[in-house]
Amino acid sequence: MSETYDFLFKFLVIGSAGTGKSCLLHQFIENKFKQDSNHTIGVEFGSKVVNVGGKTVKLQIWDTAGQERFRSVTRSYYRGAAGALLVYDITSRETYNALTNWLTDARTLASPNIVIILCGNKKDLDADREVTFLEASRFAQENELMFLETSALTGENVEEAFLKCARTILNKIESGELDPERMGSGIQYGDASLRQPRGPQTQTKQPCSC
Ligand SMILES: Nc1nc2c(ncn2[C@@H]2O[C@H](COP(=O)(O)OP(=O)(O)OP(=O)(O)O)[C@@H](O)[C@H]2O)c(=O)[nH]1
Ligand SMILES: [Mg+2]
Repeated sequence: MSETYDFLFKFLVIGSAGTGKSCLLHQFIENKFKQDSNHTIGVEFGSKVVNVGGKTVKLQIWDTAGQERFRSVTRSYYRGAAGALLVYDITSRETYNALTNWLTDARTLASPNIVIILCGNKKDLDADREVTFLEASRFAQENELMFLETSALTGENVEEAFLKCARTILNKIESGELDPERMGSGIQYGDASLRQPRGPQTQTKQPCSC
């Protein structure tokens, strides 16, 4: 059976090594915790079709390696991403301190308009917490990011994180703030019938002045 969808969004999962990026992706796609997760080599890929606000959206998700030695490879996948999960580990201040660098990379290499949700992962390890919810939510606010604490282990807020990001992108398409037709928008139509001209966004042919 062929897959039908209204939109396709390109997503990235970025953040320091060991924060749980691959486990989050696995939990989202398979609905279970990935036991014995190894460091990602380069990038891994996953996709899932979800329903967002009455629209069918295919999320094409690139799970990148957090280790520095893969940085040049992973950076080459940023281009044209519409959304990203920026992940840190609530039990590791080091991964939180690295967020600014990840954010700069995402906004310069993907797109300044990329929709990013900050995920404080390993919420289940509250006893070992090094970063408070309040501190991270302030950081998110200052940097115009959405924010959730997640657990790839229990599944808490995992689907919500992907859906919240997708919903925001969809809202921006509907308000005209994001143009799916723009090169490198990270958005594709799944059905040509959706491709309707929108007032000011639509290019009209100018009469030839020559
Ligand atoms: N307790 C707990 N452990 C987690 C959670 N998510 C991931 N882990 C553990 O954290 C470790 C790293 O998880 P990965 O998903 O491989 O981390 P990653 O961010 O993909 O790492 P790189 O691929 O190297 O960038 C593994 O031992 C996981 O079992 C979580 O939500 N809670
Ligand atoms: Mg990984």
